[in-house]
Amino acid sequence: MRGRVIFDSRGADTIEVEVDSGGRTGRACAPAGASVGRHEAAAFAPGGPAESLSRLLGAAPSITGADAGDPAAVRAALRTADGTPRYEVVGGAAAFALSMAAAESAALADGVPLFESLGEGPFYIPYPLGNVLGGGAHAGPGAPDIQEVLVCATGMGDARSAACANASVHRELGRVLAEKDPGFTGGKGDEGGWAPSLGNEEALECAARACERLGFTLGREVSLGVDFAASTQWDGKAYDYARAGRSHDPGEQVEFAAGLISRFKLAYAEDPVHEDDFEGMAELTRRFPDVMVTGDDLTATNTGILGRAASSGSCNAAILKVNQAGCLADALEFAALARDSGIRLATSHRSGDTTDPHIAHVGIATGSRMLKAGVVGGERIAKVNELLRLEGHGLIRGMAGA
Ligand code: 2PG
Ligand code: MG
Repeated sequence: MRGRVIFDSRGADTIEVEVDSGGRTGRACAPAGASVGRHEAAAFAPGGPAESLSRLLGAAPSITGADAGDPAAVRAALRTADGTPRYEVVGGAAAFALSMAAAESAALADGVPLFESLGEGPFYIPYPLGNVLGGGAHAGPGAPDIQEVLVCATGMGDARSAACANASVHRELGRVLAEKDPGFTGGKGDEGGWAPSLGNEEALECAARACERLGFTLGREVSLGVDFAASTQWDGKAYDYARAGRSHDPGEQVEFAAGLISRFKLAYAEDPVHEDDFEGMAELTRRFPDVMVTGDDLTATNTGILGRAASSGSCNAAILKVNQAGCLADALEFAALARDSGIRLATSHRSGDTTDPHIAHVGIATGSRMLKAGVVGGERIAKVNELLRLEGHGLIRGMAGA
């Protein structure tokens, strides 16, 4: 194994690892979040990416020799160097890059696509879910408090039509925003969604208008979603919607989310309340059984927390981010529990990401309903394009069902 410090889409340092096995080289680099859950794996070692990398490479003698094609064996080898539950010694980025590069090298050596080596099938293409308008921790002051207005074309029958619909909504929304505000600069947030100076409801109204102008009926061909990332607003007592000039107590936050879900026929609502409010999540899950009420910071790709969320009915869907868990093996265990618990998955990018396409394979391998990967921008399109490349593959049966 080898590694280096390179850049992510924000120009911040991240780690890239290469693993050789069976004469082939796998390579992967780690993404990084801006709205990071408290229960996630540590991003890096305390000294940052360079220290993470040197600790990982320092542990090479106990890691090399492990079976690269067995994610659990790779994790066991890494665990000899880092036994902490949150990968605080080497950092989740190192765990991510090592385990993904190892899996890729083994898949290349076996001559099979990565998704096939990670899952048992049957395999389907997840629907691309992408950010068309950003706020919160992903955009500057003036943008909405809610982090992401998302679009997903679950009414389309193939990946290309679904990705095309997402791109057309993004483009049309740009026109709607420019008409509404002649001073709109065309600025974008971290994930390529527009970052206008608008309130939360106005942002959703503009997104809905863009869909309607394209002839889409919300909830039919195309649906909107929201990542509230509500932990970003939560100060321990109340939700501070500073940009909207108001604050919500926990009950008001549930009603705020419920109001947006109903009014905009949202198909997807991520982290509508803060990461420790299992009750608020359970209430929304009960009230909106047909909406993907999704845990991200809530479940943190952590199997133990997902077990708790499943038994309290706190979500019917969960985000899967490999670097939130640490190793690929951790993420695959999370996916297995989600499947056994009837919780749908959305495999996801991070707001700081790279042109690596691997999560497209993870989404297929884990039977994810959606792949949350953004709509525009090189590091986002890299994942969407990988879905399009894989779409015709003989092992893939079509689009992921509800
Ligand atoms: C999220 C993600 C990705 P970040 O909250 O879902 O959209 O953002 O990577 O900043 O945690
Ligand atoms: Mg989120």
